Amino acid sequence: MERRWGNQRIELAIGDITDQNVDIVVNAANSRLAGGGGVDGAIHAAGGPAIMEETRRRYPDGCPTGEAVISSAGKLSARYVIHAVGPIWQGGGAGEEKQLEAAYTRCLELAAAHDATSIVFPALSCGAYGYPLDLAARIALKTAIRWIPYHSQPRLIRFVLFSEGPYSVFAAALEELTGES
Ligand code: AR6
Repeated sequence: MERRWGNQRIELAIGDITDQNVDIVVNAANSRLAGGGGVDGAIHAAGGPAIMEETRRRYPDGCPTGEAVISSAGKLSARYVIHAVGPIWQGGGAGEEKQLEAAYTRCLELAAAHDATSIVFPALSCGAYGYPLDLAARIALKTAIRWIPYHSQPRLIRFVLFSEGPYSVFAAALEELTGES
């Protein structure tokens, strides 16, 4: 599924984050940038140890929740990996929404600053961090929809979902937010 605004678009896809042919792959990292399971495990496994070597050297203090840092992409075909730290879901009253929105926005800012035409996001915080998928999908998509009219890059913002279930949640949210079906 996709929505276009001139030569810019938001795309939803089912697949593996490490298989995407884009300039920037976003990692669902933790604040220590210590690696882990899920998306983080898959990206470091496919990209090789160079990514972790670089993030340890450049970001020894890690990355706070709601922010993101950039590195090269090792063996991945992308130019860069952006390591974004989404919030751990604590029931919604601990500023999670703002932090999730900030993490997505920071990734888009870094992508634009690095002249990227395309970026792929996973559903940040929706695995180990327990964020309810329907709420997270709306925040992710709203942030992208708001970004597009004011920025020419990245032209393609893709969200890749691991399976049909999360894909349909994102698809319903995109339809609702763009007023089409
Ligand atoms: N490709 C696409 N989506 C995936 C993949 C993949 N290869 N693997 C998982 N997902 P998660 P978080 C989906 O847990 O919630 C790590 O240990 C998954 O189904 O990767 O932000 C880090 O080190 C879910 O919908 O990220 C942190 O400690 C979504 O991607 C912590 O987990 C995000 O799940 C971050 O947790």
